[in-house]
Order: sequence, then structure tokens, then C-alpha cells
Amino acid sequence: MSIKLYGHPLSGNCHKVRLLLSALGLPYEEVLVDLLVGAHKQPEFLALNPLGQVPVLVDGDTVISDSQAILVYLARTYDGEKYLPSDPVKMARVVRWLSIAASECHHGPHLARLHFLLKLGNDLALAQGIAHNLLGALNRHLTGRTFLEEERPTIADFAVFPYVGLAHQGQISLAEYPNVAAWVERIKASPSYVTMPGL
Ligand SMILES: N[C@@H](CCC(=O)N[C@@H](CS)C(=O)NCC(=O)O)C(=O)O
Repeated sequence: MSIKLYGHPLSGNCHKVRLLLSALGLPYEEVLVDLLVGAHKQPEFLALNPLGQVPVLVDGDTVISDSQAILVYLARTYDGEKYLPSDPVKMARVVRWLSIAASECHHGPHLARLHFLLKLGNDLALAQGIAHNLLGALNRHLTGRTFLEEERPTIADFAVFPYVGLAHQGQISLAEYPNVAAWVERIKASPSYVTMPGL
């Protein structure tokens, strides 16, 4: 069975999935969905994801959209415990970060980055404010920790990492957040790490 990732090279949401696919050592084909010409709003792509957003993962007959959902699917399908532990407390702690990735990471560093990248005209001060609040909390959480929840990266790390690592593209510096900056470097030093433009 072949795995296809429908994505775009500049999408941090897609990069979450690339990081896990690489960590799992899974071969896959990346299918470019050209967001700049509206390919994500064409009927063929909307049949995969009615919301018209990347990433979408196709694994045989299984179609999953949403980066967080894809991380859960891949982690549980291809490596039982390592990236998403099934112990209820441990799982809840990892899922909490998936929620933060979809909320604070999206409304903070992601939208600050898009302000500059796509000249969105969105509220930059609001996005940067949310980002600094997130980074302060993340910095405190990472005190004395190597990764977000376990002594190894889990899907919590892969979900939060891209938009925090790309924060500088939204003119947000990590200089005030040394634990976050060190965690970003630790992830970049992982043997399976793959990069993307801006990281
Ligand atoms: N919650 C979704 C958000 C996906 C998302 O916002 N994707 C962006 C690219 S990073 C996109 O496709 N935007 C096009 C659009 O929303 O029209 C996820 O985590 O996958």
C-alpha cells in the first residue's frame, strides 16, 4: 500500500506530518496542491477534504485530513506506543498539545507568519500577542524537560514544532524563551529530522 501526502512545501501543518513520516521511516509520495492557484478549492481536492485545506493523507483506502488527525492515525497505526502512548493520562497530556497546535499555534505564530508571507492584512498585534503568551507558557513547561511530554519526541512535539520554529517569519523572536529555543534545536538534531523552507 502506498502513502500519499497532499500538501504544499510552505505549509507548517504539512510539515508536522512529514516529521512523523520520517521518524516512522515510512516511504511516501508528496502530491503538490498548489494553494497559490487555488488547487485546494477544485472539485478533485474537495472530494478528499471538503474544507479545502492541506494536509490530506491517503493510505490505501483510508483518507484522513487535518494535521492533528493524521498524526494520531499514523502514530497508532505504525508504532503503537512510541509517539502516542495509550495510557489515559499520558495520552490526554499529548492530546492537549494537539489542541494547542490547532488553537494557540494557529492563531498566534501561524497567523503572524501569514501576515508577512501572504500579506493577509490580518491583525498582526493580536497574532503576536497570542504567540508571546504561548511561548511564555511553553518556556515554563519546558523547564527541566527534554521534550514536551516524554523523554523522546511524541506527536505533541511534532504538532507544536513547525509554527514555533517558523515564528521568526512572523517577526517573533525566541530570544526571550531559551527553553523553547533549546527544544527547537533538539528537534532539529533528531536523526530523522527533515527540514522545510524557513526552518
Ligand atoms: N486544522 C487544519 C488546518 C489546515 C490549514 O489551515 N491548512 C492551510 C495550509 S497550512 C490551508 O490549506 N489553507 C488554505 C485554506 O484554508 O483555504 C490542520 O491542522 O490540518
